[in-house]
Amino acid sequence: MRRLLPIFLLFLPAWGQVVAEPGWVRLLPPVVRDTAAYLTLENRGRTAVRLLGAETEVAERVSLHRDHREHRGGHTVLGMRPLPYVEIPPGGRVAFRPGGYHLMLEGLKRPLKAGERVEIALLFQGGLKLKVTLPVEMR
Ligand SMILES: [Cu+2]
Repeated sequence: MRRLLPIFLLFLPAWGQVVAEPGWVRLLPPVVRDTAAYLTLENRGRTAVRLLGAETEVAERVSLHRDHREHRGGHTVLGMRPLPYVEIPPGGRVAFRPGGYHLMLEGLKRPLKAGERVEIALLFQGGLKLKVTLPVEMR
């Protein structure tokens, strides 16, 4: 058993490599079934990590999105694009904030309330799972 342990440890995800800073979930009118969550992720490790997705009990699914604006015929068109992953470089940080990356909570199972705290499990490549709890706020 003792001999097996070091080998087993090699396959364990690097817990603590990714640190989440406080974020928030946008409060929207109850009729809106999708909303966005924001936070900042810091990679304290020496290797890049990829956020692949997330899950939460309050929504059918969570997608990674990035806001983008396009100039078309004199108009600015705002939209968002799904991303297969978001990479956080070693020693780097990625901010999820309005106008940039966000976690799209799609298909809310019930209306969220101001001040409520939503638990979201962030899923990284390699099986690392990081649970964060974000307050619902109107901003
Ligand atoms: Cu979105």
